[in-house]
Amino acid sequence: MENYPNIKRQDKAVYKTLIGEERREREGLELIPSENYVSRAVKEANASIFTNKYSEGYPGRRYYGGQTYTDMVEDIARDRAKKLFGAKYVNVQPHAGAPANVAMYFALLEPGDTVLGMDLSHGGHLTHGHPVTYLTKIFKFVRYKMKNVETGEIDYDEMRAVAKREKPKILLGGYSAYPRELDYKIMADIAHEVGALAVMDAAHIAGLIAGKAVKNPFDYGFDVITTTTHKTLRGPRGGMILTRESEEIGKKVDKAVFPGFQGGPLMHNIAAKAVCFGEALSPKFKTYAKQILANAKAMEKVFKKAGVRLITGGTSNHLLLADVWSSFGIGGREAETLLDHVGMTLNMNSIADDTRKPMDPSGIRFGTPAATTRGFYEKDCARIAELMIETLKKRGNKKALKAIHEEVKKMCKKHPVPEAFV
Ligand code: DSN
Repeated sequence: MENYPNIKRQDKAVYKTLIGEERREREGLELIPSENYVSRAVKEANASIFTNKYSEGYPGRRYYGGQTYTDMVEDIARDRAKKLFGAKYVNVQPHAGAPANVAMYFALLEPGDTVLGMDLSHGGHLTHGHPVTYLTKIFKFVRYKMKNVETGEIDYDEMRAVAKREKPKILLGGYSAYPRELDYKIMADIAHEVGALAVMDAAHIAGLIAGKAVKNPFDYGFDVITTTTHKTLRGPRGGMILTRESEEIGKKVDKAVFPGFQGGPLMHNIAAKAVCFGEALSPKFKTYAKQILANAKAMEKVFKKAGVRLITGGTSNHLLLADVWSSFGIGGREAETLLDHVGMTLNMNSIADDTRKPMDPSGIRFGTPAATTRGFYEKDCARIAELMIETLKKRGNKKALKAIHEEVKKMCKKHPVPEAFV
């Protein structure tokens, strides 16, 4: 099938970029743990007619006419999301993960209020209070950390002590580079003891929660979950805010998203979210989510056997963080480039208490959501891990690197990116 026939006819320059990206995604091995391949159905919805429509407001109470079908599709998305996560209220309009977090803060905090979140170098996200964000001009962010970087154990005693001292309004869980599960029960208890809300930024693991491969924070008393829809959840780029049961919080979230923070929702994107949630409700998605974990474990085994230092000692989810500086004597940037040259895409990443700079940190972060969509199983992922280690060890050996690249290309040919997988 000819892709993009109209763009090809009308706009050669843009067409070239689309074809190039298609080839890159097809021929290379995608190991960035926050990326995935969406189904053709999700892509169709995301490129659909709804892009034409303005729909400020919510189903049944919009500021423009002509909302018969936008109301229907947003309701489908909301109903499916609630079912997936066990939430009473949901807002599917945030354009991405960062806007979802900002709207969540605006909904639940007053200027000057305090948020207790994961230390950023221990896996937290920019929107959890990095000094470069404007959020830090409005709210105060204080930190908890891992007690033991080699096991990933969080220091819950310190968390409780800081919570009692700082009296946060939000106790924030969630991370973009932490490969372990949190103790949601302890966290929810600490939050509620000090009068805070327990909020989980589940952007990375939303698909694992939806697929019941990991625990759902709502089952342990968390009040709110924010997430993206495009990582393990395998939907279009976008965000969402879920509220477990408080109508008051649900209403505050809706007000904060619109009119508080955003304008018109991206209805084509919401249609694609609806399709994604439909896929995630299928039994096949549970199998997929479990396989992501099994594949990450298979990679962990190879790295551990080779004596590579993994932050937290391994993984309990979809991602791994390796200290390439101490294990191979190279920085994360060089490792990222080397692996890119042999067809494996991942990202350099700071490790806990990193002594190197963010633009050339000590670590690399990688994971299995996209490879699992592609049909890789444990054996394939173990081989990927071996090839990664060989690449880093034999970095001066052009012949060896060429052979590795050939093998990666062969693996990608054997497991083509599926057109539709549900
Ligand atoms: N950029 C995302 C990630 O890669 O984890 C987080 O926002």
